[in-house]
Amino acid sequence: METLMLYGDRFWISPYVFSCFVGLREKGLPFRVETLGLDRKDQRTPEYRQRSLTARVPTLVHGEFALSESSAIHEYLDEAFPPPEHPALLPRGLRERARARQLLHWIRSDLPALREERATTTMFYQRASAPLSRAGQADADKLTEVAGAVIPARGGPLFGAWSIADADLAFMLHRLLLNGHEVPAPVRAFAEAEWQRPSIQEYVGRERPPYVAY
Ligand SMILES: N[C@@H](CCC(=O)N[C@@H](CS)C(=O)NCC(=O)O)C(=O)O
Repeated sequence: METLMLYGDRFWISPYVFSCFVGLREKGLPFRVETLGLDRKDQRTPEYRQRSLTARVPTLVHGEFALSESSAIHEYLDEAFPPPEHPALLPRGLRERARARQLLHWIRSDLPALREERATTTMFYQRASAPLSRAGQADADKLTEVAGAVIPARGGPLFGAWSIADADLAFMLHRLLLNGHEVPAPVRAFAEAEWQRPSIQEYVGRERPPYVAY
């Protein structure tokens, strides 16, 4: 098998790297991680720019092929290492897969105030001290409302079997949970259960260097 390598960030705070790291672990594939110092602008070196095209992390390298954009990486992994030989990252049913993509794209494109005010540094380094702004609270309310609508009443994963949308939704919800915000009980239960997955705990429990703002 061609080797797999994931470029990540040295502080282990990127939600997109998180998603690809968890995806690779869930696939059960051997891979290594190479970290870049975004604070040192390592992502702007000509070599990395050429490999990633976008000068952002994550980038997956599979043999000679390099691919950035976390959602594209999920799709590539599911096609290069398909079920049933390998666990799936996206649901197998057409509509469930469409719904999972909807959530993944929404998590990446909406809730800007929440992402800013409860940045991932507040999850892994210093908790937030300022209350949410009105826009931040509106985003938090929208997140818990959407999560409440898609989380199954009986508990368990969103689409019957685990998918990468479970991990990404739980990550987003932990911006609130780790910063001590009230979250409706079923949403909290979903996010906390998901957080215990070994793949997620491995990412969360990484040793991190002292944070340097950038
Ligand atoms: N849409 C991209 C977002 C990737 C992204 O924004 N990565 C950030 C780290 S969280 C980055 O590389 N920032 C460095 C830069 O923009 O110079 C994805 O889903 O992978």
